[in-house]
Amino acid sequence: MVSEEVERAGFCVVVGRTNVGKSALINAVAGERATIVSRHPNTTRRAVRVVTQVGRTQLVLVDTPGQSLGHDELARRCQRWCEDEWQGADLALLAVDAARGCGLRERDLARRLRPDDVAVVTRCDLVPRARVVEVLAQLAAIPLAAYFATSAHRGEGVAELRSYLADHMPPGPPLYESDLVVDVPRATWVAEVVREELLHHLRDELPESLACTVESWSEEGVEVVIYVERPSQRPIVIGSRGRILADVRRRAQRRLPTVPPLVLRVKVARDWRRSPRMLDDLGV
Ligand SMILES: Nc1nc2c(ncn2[C@@H]2O[C@H](COP(=O)(O)OP(=O)(O)OP(=O)(O)O)[C@@H](O)[C@H]2O)c(=O)[nH]1
Ligand SMILES: [Mg+2]
Repeated sequence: MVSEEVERAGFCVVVGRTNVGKSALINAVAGERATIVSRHPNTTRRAVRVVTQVGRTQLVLVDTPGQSLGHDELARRCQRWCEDEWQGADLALLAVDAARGCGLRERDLARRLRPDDVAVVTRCDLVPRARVVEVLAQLAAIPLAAYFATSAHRGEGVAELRSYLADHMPPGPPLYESDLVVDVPRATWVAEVVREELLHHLRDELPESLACTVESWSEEGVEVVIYVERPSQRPIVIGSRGRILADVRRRAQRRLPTVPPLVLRVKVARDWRRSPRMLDDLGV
């Protein structure tokens, strides 16, 4: 659709506890794999604006890092991404996991919601119907404009949410060029795809110790550095005979067909999560 036909445009910021399915929900609403998803907590570490066209509305879904208990510099910066995006948004969407329900963290966030904001129960396919009803009842105590129950995996409730959000964006011209999907620098997106592929292979604590960044970009190759925090973590990421790294490279390249050949390297950067300089370099 050409931009002149856009009659409404706005930002919907998605907030919530970590690991409740915020990024998966955004991808489902946008119909694109535009922001990274993993089973590990604290996957999203920056704001990711996903631009999607719904009829005559340009809807910009803003993914944010989840609320978690960390207190290091990384956690502080993640929190700031969320604050900044929330302030600039036209509407906020509180995502609440169907299994976990509305806990302290949700109630904390809910205090800042406005009456025209919305709440969404996520991952409903993982619980019995009665549980979804229970969580919706918990949420009804917060005065909001609408409540939804969704499953990003099965697509349930996604179309309804998508049209609701589009209908409630303010009138106005488009905010982005019509063909833009994700408003993050291209190199950041490449590093994110590599991190997402890597996260599929890893367990436990290691995911939180990982960071990826593009160190150089030319027609001959794109060098992506994977940082770990301790030397003992290096071999885990590389895998026996380099198998993990090779698989990650292959899968990431398949998703990035127009990007020159990827070259992955693993380096140790002790305590990068606490280092403002490293975090600046990583763009967090
Ligand atoms: N079964 C099921 N799993 C889901 C659904 N939505 C998300 N998930 C899974 O839940 C996990 C967390 O999803 P994310 O979208 O990364 O969660 P998030 O809230 O963005 O997490 P952070 O970015 O870490 O704060 C992943 O393993 C997803 O595949 C769903 O509708 N159904
Ligand atoms: Mg996320």
